[in-house]
Amino acid sequence: MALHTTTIQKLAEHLDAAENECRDVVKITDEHPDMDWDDAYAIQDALRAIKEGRGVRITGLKMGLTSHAKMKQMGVKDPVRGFITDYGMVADGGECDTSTLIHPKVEAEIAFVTKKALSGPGCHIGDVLAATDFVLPALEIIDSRYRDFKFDLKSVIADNTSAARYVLGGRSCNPVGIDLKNLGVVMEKNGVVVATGAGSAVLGHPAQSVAMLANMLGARGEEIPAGTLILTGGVTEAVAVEKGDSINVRYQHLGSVSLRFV
Ligand code: OOG
Ligand code: MG
Repeated sequence: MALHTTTIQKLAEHLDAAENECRDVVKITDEHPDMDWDDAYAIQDALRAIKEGRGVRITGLKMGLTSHAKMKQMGVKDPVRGFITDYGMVADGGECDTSTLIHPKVEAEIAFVTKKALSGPGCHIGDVLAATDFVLPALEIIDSRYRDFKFDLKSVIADNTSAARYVLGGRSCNPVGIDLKNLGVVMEKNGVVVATGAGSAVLGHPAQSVAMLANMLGARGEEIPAGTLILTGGVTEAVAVEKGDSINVRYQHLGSVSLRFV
């Protein structure tokens, strides 16, 4: 760790305030170029503790930057993990209030819900499928607190991987028997196809994203508990949205998820 605990706490408060006040800030590595990976996750942990202290419930975990489309779009090379919250939940077919967000973008994702704990190191796709209760389609609305969505990996980890809102919908399925790797995804914005992809875009197989999360947590002596909801990361690149836009994403085998921005 390169940063003092008081600096970590201050940076977490700074990012929490930016989110709550709906204003962008410069990426934190500009002022703290010496911060390391442990600092980045320590800031995310402090951010989580601040929110929980206010009564926010953590509803699940997320992986981000798991697809080449996303890594290329954001100019980074490694996946990251974060958490999702009760206040981030939006109903399928519902409305997302853009006045509470800075510059939202939408991602089509595949979500997993576990029925057994998963721990690393050594967690693999087989372990994940055996421990999965069901998969379901999801949309994630990301909203980096950083100006113009410009960040490096350490800054985005501290900012809880741009997590903002999410929608769960469609049809839940047992993953055994559906071909998650070849599962097609079509995203429409205002009735026009804006992005397409397949499950394999996510680290070759979406279950690999869950395995990677278990292995990342395992390195810290933590695990993914049974009953955890996990967003595995955008299949396609993220699509910018604004007030008035409608998003509908169709997933092969898993139905569709939609959302309107008001
Ligand atoms: C970071 C979060 C990326 C995903 O699914 O890849 C993410 C960002 O691009 O702002 O959630
Ligand atoms: Mg995402």
